[in-house]
Amino acid sequence: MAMRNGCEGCSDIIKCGSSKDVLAAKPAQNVITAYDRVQRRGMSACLFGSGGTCCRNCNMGPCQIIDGIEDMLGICGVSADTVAARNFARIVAAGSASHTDHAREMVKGFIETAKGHGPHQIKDVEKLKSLAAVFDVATEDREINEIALEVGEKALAEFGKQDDEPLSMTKRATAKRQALWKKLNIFPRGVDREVVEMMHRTHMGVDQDYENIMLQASRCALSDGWGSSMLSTELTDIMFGTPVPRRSIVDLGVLKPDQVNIAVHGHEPLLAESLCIAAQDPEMVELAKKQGAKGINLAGVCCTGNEILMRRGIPVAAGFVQQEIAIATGALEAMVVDVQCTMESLAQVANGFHTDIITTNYRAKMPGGVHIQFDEHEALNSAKQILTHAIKNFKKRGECFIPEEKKLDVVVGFSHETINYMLGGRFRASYRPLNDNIINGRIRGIGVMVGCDNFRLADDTHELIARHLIKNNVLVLATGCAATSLGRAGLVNPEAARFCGDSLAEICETVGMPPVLHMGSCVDNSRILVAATQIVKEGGLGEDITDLPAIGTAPLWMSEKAVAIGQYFVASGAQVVFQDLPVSGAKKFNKYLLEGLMGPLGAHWNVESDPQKLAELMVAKIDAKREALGINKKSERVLFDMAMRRDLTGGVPGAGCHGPA
Ligand code: NFS
Repeated sequence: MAMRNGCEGCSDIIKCGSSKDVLAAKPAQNVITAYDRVQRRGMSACLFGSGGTCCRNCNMGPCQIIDGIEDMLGICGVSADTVAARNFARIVAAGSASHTDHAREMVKGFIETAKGHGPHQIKDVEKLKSLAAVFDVATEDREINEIALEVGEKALAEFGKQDDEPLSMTKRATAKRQALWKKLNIFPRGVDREVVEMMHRTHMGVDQDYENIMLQASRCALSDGWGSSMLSTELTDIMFGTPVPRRSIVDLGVLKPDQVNIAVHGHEPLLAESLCIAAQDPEMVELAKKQGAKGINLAGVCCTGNEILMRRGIPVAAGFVQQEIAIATGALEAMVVDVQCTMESLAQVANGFHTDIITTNYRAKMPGGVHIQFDEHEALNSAKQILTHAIKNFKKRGECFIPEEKKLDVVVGFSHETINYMLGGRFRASYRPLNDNIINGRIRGIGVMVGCDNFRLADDTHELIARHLIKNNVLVLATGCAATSLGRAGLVNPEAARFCGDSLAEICETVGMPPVLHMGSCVDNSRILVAATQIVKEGGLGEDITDLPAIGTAPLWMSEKAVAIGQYFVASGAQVVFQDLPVSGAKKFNKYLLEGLMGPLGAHWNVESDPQKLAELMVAKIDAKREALGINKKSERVLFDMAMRRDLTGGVPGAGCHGPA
């Protein structure tokens, strides 16, 4: 199929077959997408913006700073390093704030659920009790909802803690990491406080020492990772169920020609879960049938998609870069959005179709969108109102094109508990077999692929990196739109074991797991902090996350949230490599992020723009950690005998992927 005229130049960055097919089809001929804007704008980034040296923090400027040129300091004398550090720290603060505001909504929804209001229940009682222990909430002889209410109230208090008491969940970190945070005075305190302090310290005339600014950036990011994001993941799991492995499908082919297609886009799963419940209501299904549809098909976009994919197996239609293209199929009756990562162009694209963009949150409205406020106190009624609006659009559907053959099977649902159970076996959940396989080299290390996709590099970048990793026996953990992209590439699937090196292939085949484990949405990166800490505590791989043969990447990062995640990984001791960072215009600060942070934190940022080199760097960094641990022997191909299979599956070969009994 030929690419339509408007996007001929995009063929370098659109590799994905479903995107190409939709853009080439008739319904999309008048659609303008971000790909077109990339071509038209030429993507010539502003030198000062991309280098991080444009200062807009007061009204003497804006000042464009050129490093090393005395006349090009800011009016106040500010250096390129201070400006780049302040800008970088503000990115971390904005990213943390986004996770925090999301988490607060989840905590409030959790409290409502604990009070017995709304359609949700406490689904994972075991996880509730383990979180209760973290918050010193008594569980004996108490009703589940009573425990949940106290946990919820203590969780809510984490946001506004005003004293220097650390966030409760930081006690899960390794002893060594906690001691380091204490020594550096960066133990995260109240989550809101850390963001506010970051914004204050980067105001004109406050903190002018980039090393000191980065201490607070670390503290702020830690309050996200070990505070907001972790709270959100934990409470969401308790309410909606901790994910277990399940099959589903991804890509634009999940849309259905004969059903009402409703895309659920955004981040906070309270809305998405309510829509899932409402979509099963016979009254709603009947309404859809009255309009001539065979049923209601919900399809996820971005991280809301990942949330309902992980817990319910609802298909994911698109990641970030495909959100406009999902509308350009002409097959969506509505795209329901809440907060974050929804492009303003959605309503512009929808304008040419019968599709409505339904905004649902007072914090996020959009010109051209239809606003139906989601009321968490009346969750089911709100959800039905939204669905009713969408269903009534079905009759208005015009010409559409769904690339029906473009849908890939995925096996998802790898929470930290599942990995623990799956590799530890049915009778002794533990990370021991995983640690042993890392120590004996069958698993060379762990590559964490997270974050967004964007329009700078080709949309097969994640695939290219992941293929290199798994071929080199590196197990990949993935979240966010990176995980969606890898799903589209067919790698989130046990059959992808054939692309792995011999020893990883054998483990995947024995356990029945994909070489890329989908761990959820971006807030679920907190699962990776917990898993990494558990691996350390299991023994044999050092005393802290910094010792592990593991490295994280968000190669196509787009959102400020990705930088906050990167910084909390680094401040937790994990190595991180991004495709670029907006600090290159400040020599000393750039060097500090790429090397200097190693001193205080034992980890630092890396930057590599070429995807192949980035993948090679990840393997090299993993090998360096193996060397330091004294385990960098070449792994031999070992054929698994029955005893080894039993070790991995708790006595049931091939049973690993069926989830806890
Ligand atoms: Ni993460 Fe998820 Fe996607 Fe990036 Fe946006 S949806 S929270 S920020 S673009 S991965």
